[in-house]
Amino acid sequence: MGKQNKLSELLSCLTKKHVIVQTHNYPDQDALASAMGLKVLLEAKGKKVTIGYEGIVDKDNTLKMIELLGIECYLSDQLNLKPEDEIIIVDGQKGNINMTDLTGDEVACIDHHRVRRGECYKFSDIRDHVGACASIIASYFFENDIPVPENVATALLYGIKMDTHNMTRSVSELDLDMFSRLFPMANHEHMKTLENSCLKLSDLEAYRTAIDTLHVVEGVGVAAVGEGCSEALIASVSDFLLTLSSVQVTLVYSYRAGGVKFSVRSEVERYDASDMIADALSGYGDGGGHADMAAGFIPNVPDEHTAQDYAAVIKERFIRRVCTES
Ligand SMILES: [Mn+2]
Repeated sequence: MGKQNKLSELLSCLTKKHVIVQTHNYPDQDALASAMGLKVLLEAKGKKVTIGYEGIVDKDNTLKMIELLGIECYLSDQLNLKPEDEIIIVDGQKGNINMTDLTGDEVACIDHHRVRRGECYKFSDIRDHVGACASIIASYFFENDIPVPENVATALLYGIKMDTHNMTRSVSELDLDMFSRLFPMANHEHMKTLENSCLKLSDLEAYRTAIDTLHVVEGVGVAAVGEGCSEALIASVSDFLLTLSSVQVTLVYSYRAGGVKFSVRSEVERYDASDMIADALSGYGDGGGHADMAAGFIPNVPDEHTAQDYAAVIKERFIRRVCTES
């Protein structure tokens, strides 16, 4: 191979036969595809791998993906973790609001979000210009001539498709290259099934609330989706509102898990979604992500009414920023 081999580097920092791969909480398709791919890679090198996560998977197409492609993954409290267990984090980083600090040693991280300062790992491969973590994992297969099983190829392809929003969001050369190499290996019947099971009937309630509450000012679309919506559903509504031609930036929120959860999308370069939500939440909570998709959270909010008050402040900060910058 000659050039640097990330998989060998990763393997050389693992000291135990068994390793845990942790995705971000409420894992999405990219996170699960990355974890599944990494499991197969490490097992090809003699390791034993368990995939763990926190939160729930409640999006229909993600559940379908787990079932159709046979992704074996467990809630972290089923894993009986010990402090000496070695953990590899995928599709997120230590210290993120959506990455629970599990018992065990986070020795490695493979991700495509902006590098979080102050965290160190024995091995890290963090490339924030790449659209999907699954593309990084896919490249390990090809760099090491490890065959990609059909279900893994399908998962990685689906992860890339979803995280890049069908190759329209943050697509890098690596994403395109991996997409075209995985495409002939994937199961397209499964891809079609996944494509056609995006929403549960009950999800439409969140869409209805968003449509009812949508407020568009200067290209910023702000909407509530009602109480207790999952992260994935909030994100789907945010994607949906961005398809409106009069909306360039979205801010969608829900009162959930004792706090207010925000999802932000931006289709214009001068409005960086990650910076915008981080700035708007300063003094209240924490947020971040990518230039075109980001999320945030205000913790310790006692009730829905207070959540609305907080949301109003964040909305105001958002709109003010766009008005002053345009
Ligand atoms: Mn991702």
